[in-house]
Amino acid sequence: MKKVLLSLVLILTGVLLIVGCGGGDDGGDAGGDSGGAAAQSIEVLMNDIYFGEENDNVANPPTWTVDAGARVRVSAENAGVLEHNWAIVEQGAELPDTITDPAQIADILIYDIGEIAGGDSSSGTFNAPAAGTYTVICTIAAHYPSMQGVLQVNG
Ligand SMILES: [Cu+2]
Repeated sequence: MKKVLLSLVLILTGVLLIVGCGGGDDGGDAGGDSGGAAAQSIEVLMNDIYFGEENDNVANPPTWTVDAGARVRVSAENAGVLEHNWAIVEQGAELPDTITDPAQIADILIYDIGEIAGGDSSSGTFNAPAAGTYTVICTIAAHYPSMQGVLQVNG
């Protein structure tokens, strides 16, 4: 009889734990929702010297699309041998014809993932800016304009 009681207690404890965990997860989701838009993720492929699969970024810039205000995770893979960066430029900012020193455009960047060595991968997160179309560049000297893309932020 004692064994039966003990089993019942164990089963009840298990049920309570499962219910408790479920409630905790719901609470976490609700907290995330109240904090703004759901998290989003984008992937970036880097090559020498362009983003994406084709070396025609000037004519056909790769486009990444996110929602305004979303917390965005960006994962970048550098398939080239050169260093590359992925940087979002402020709207209306003037870019030089070519970049000779990353310091010259540091003030007009909203976010950059940081320089990634050839063959390496990296990731980072940023809060998507206001709705609009943003130019994305590689900040390594002389990689822009051949290495560029577009961040499309939907309102
Ligand atoms: Cu580059």
